[in-house]
Amino acid sequence: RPLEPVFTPKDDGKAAFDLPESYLTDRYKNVGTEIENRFGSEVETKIPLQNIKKPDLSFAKGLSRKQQFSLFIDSHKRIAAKLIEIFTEAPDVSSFLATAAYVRDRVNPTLFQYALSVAIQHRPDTKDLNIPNIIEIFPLLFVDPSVINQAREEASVFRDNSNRMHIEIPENYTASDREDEQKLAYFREDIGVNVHHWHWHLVYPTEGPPSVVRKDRRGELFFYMHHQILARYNAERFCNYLPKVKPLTNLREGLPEAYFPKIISSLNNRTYPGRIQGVVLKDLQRDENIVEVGDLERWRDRIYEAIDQGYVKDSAGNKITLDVGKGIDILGDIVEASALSPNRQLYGNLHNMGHNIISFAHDPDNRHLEDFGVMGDVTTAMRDPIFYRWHSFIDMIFLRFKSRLPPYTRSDLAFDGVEVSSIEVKINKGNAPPNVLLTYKQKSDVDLAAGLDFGPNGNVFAHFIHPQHAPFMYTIQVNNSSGAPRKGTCRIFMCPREDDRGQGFKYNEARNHMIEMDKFTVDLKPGQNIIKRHSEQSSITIPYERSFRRLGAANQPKGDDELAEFRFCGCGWPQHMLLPRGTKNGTEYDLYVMISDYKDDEVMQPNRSPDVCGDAHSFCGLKDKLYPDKRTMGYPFDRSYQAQSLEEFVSEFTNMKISPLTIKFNNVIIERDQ
Ligand code: CUO
Repeated sequence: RPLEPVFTPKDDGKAAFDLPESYLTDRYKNVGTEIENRFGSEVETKIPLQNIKKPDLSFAKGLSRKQQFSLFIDSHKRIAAKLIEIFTEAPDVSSFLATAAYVRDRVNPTLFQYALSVAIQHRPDTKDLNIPNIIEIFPLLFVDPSVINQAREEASVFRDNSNRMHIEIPENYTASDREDEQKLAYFREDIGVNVHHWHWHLVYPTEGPPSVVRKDRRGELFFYMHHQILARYNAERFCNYLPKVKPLTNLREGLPEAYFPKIISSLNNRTYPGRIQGVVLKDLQRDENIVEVGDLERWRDRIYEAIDQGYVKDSAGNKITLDVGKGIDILGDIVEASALSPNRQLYGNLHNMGHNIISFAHDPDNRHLEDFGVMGDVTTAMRDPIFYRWHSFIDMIFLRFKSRLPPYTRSDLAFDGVEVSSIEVKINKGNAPPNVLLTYKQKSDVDLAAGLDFGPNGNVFAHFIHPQHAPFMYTIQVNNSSGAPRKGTCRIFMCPREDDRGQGFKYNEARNHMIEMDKFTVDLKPGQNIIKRHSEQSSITIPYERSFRRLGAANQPKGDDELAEFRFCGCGWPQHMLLPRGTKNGTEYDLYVMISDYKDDEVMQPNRSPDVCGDAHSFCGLKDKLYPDKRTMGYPFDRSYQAQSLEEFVSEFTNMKISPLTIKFNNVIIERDQ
């Protein structure tokens, strides 16, 4: 099904350029009324296409239309980079559109959709356009495929939108409760979580033209965003009485985690391969993918050596110091690895190739002609328990670097004259007790229509169940005794008080369990200040509507406000996953608030235009701008401090405070108000 807006050849059935015989829209043109209507003379919207010089697409031959496309496979990345270049180099919007229309049916569909989305986001003349929501284009990657058959049935029986029933997407369909890891399926398989991850990698591609790859602190954000996902996943595990994720440090040991994804690839109608328990990782010997497990180990060791020496060597043999500020950013690009890695030859392609080796563990030499499992694609990787083990290992590398840096000193953290005198958090109900937050389950809907090939007009809605929390408000009292107005950055984190076995954390462990909740600038007048901040304003999240925006013609943005909401804009942790779930009787957390001195946080933006979709800047940065916080990401917890406990750490500073916080989970399903 074409992306919106529908591309339609001109009235005579031909586009403004030569169509080959296999051109799909032309071929199907006279087959049936519905198809004829869609591609023929009765369509409502016709978009004339200008003549263009046909791009040479021979570079994309290595990836057929039916093959799975992966951002972790080098040859696919090169093809994608070239296509992005073709799209971004089109001189104006109309030639971009004509180029996209020409390319669409000639290359792999997922590749097309990825490259088009990247180009739309990065071209100055299209950056305000809406990017098609991936869940609606490829719903098969996100939901139980049995739902799709039902959706087709519903759509073909009821031509009229209004008679169609909502289809129920089952809550827990990938394993039974015999499998412990299934307790976390609601997190791993959450649609919003996976859409966020896909979007993040769309905003921060590893390859492509410099304007697309060279983003401020991209390597550091690769570390930080994934580090935060792990902290959140671990907090979620404790609520389910499961231990913290064990990093995948031994690549020669069988993997205890099995996973059978059930989802289907829409390109070839095959299920994503599963992984049985105990699989041992093997060298990859596939045409487009040749890498040894030993390569991963060598790259890891070289990176460790660089960290321990304090510098890396670029490809010309020059030393680049891994210093306190920029070191983590360089390491991020090396480990991921992006095109910005200073030495791919020496430090290799550790993280991406790990995804590859794991994702092909079931068929490393292609003897069974099986494609990759879910770990092979950023759209689906977070579904698999092994994702968290692999990324915990990657995170260990970064944390090893951070642990080599000097601990923070008092002056790095203090803000003299500023005292956080009290903090409280409360759900938005008059008589709610302070510092108790509530979670539950919610039933929402998603429109699958756009993802059904030759599907119906109108919508086909499916219900799905996801975690949710009662919205809440922080109230923070700050005393500014400096006698003058001050500006600060309010940083809110929370941390589980105990692990799955009821053991508390020493300060240096607690640091790594901190989950960022919010970060914003505050103006402090002299004397007492009361800061109120709503959970929905969080600097890591985007609202539900942004994660699941419906794209049907009737739902296109109207007016400037709606248009503004549509932009950039799918990158961001889903608001419904802001809190860990907690437990029925309540799980204990420490809520932490710090006000840091803005003069050490401020970033002078060369581009002063208003922020586009900046609400998830902690995880996604700002579009076309510098990352809006000068401190290293994770500050003040990214480096150590001489303290035994979080309490002791906080007690040394007036500009921070902690408070106990309880999260209670009510296991009921509440329908979303439409
Ligand atoms: Cu986001 Cu491994 O980086 O999936």
